[in-house]
Amino acid sequence: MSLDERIITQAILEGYFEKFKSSLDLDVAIVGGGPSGLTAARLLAADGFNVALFERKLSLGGGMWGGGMTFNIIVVQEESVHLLTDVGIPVAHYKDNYYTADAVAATTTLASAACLAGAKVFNCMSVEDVVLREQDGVKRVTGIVINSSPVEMAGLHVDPVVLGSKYLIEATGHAVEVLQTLVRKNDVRLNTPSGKIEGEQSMWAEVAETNTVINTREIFPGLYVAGMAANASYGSYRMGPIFGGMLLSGEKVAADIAAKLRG
Ligand code: 48F
Repeated sequence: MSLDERIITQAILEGYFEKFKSSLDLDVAIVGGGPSGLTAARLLAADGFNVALFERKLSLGGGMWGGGMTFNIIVVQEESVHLLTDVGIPVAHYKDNYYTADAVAATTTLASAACLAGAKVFNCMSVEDVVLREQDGVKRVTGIVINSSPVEMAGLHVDPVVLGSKYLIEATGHAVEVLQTLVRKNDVRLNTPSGKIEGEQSMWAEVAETNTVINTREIFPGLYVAGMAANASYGSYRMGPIFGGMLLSGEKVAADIAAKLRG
């Protein structure tokens, strides 16, 4: 079999830039490829929306690979089991409301399901800022500012590029990076009690899990928070290695945004 290295390069360039170009005007941009972001990406893409997910690291999955303290089993509660079994992840009943799944099977399958549903995934890509526009006197997020992660990691002075999105989901986990940048750079008020990021509190799994879903909402026009970023934004607790709230948060943000997009 003859192989031409230039054709291999051409195939990569054409495939990648086709994917990139079709992401210039997104319905939904998702920052962060943890369990909440991946679940939202799958459901929105399956609904037919133009969705892209941006993940800083090479691998998707965020904090789910390692279960608890690298013991790679995850625990979920009954209400969220369907978000694993719907995509074929084997789940075992432990006792009462507690179910377990293999963390690696869960992570890889959630990632695969999002891609196969049609979500465009850009790994090794960091979201470093948002685009703000004033519409009828109200400031709104209308896009994202992205850069290659190796550029960011090397601290190179290279300007980013911009993509448009009707809605942005911040699913960056504990650090709430996108919102941190938004409030640092702009005189804006968030939809939180203080108008700022409330910050995360210590461990209280039961309350945190419930609040993860309650706190999943539009925190600023055009910008939703999901997963641990929702709790960090609204001042709730951390929950440690139980993942049902993350999955349910992804499901809720997808349903809320789908309803808005459908008008
Ligand atoms: O932290 P992460 O898994 O988010 P999550 O969906 O789930 C949280 C749980 O894993 C766990 C927990 C449950 O007890 O609390 O922590 O809320 O994944 C967040 C992903 O976002 C990426 C980061 O690399 C990680 O994979 N990320 C963070 N900031 C950026 C980013 C950024 N600016 N641009 C792109 N990706």
